[in-house]
Amino acid sequence: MALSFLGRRCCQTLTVRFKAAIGNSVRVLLSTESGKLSEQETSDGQQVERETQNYAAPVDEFYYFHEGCTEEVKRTVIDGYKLYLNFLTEDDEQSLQREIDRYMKRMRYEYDHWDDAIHGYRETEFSRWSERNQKIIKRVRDLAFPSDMRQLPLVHVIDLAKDGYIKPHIDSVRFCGNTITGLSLLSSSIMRLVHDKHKEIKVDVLLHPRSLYIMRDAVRLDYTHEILQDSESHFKGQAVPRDRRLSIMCRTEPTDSQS
Ligand SMILES: O=C(O)CCC(=O)C(=O)O
Repeated sequence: MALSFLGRRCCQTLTVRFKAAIGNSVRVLLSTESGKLSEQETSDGQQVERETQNYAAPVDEFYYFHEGCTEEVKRTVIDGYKLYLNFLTEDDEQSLQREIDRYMKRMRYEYDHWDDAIHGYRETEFSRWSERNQKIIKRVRDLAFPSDMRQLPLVHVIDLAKDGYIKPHIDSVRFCGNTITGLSLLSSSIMRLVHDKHKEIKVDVLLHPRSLYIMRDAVRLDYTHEILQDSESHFKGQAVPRDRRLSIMCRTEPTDSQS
C-alpha cells in the first residue's frame, strides 16, 4: 500500500486528515543519576528500566547545539523536544518489530518518492495492534498527550533501510497538530533540527534504539527535522553507524487555527 505521508510533510497537495493540540506538561528530569544510566545498566533489570523510562535524556550527552545556537534557542529546543531513553525494553522492541515485520515483509523499499523527501523506506499506518503492543502505544500516548487532546487514531510506521534517510521537512499543519512522538527501534540515528528561517540554528539529537522523542510547539512548527544518512551520521565528531531503523509515530490532530 503506497501511502502519501510525504504530502503531509510538505503541505502542497493531499487530503487533509490531521487536527490539533497545544501545550502539554511532561515531568522532566534533565539530568539525574538515573537519567544517566547507560543502556547496559538499564537492561540489567526491568525494575531499573521502569524507573528510568520517563526521565528525559541528559541534554549535554544527547543534544549537540551547533555554533549559532543562543541560550534562548537551547531553552526552546529543550522545552520542545524531549527524549526518553530506554522507553522500550528489549522485549517491547522485539514485540513491535515482529508485528511490523509481519506486515512490512510484503512491501519493497522505495527509493524514488515523488517529492523526494524520503529515500530507502517502506511505510504504513497501523490502526490495530496486538494487545501487548497496544499497551506500549498507550504508554506513549499517556505520556505525551493530555487526556483532552485530540489524537490521530492511526499510528505511522516508517521502516528505513540501512541506506535510507529522511530529508529536512516540517510536517504539514494541515495534517498534524502540535505534538509528534517517535519511537526508534533497531538502529541508532541522528535527528537534525534546523530552524526553518535561520539555517545557522542547528541541533543534532542522538536517537538510540528503544528511545522515545516528543516534539512539540516551536520545535515542531519552526524547525525542520531529518534523519541523517549513514555517510553523514556523526554526533560530536563520532560516527554513529546507521542500520535498518524502524520508527513509530503518534500525532495529535490539527487545530482549526492551524489547518
Ligand atoms: O522516523 C522518524 O523518527 C521521523 C519521521 C518523520 O520525519 C515524519 O514522519 O515526518
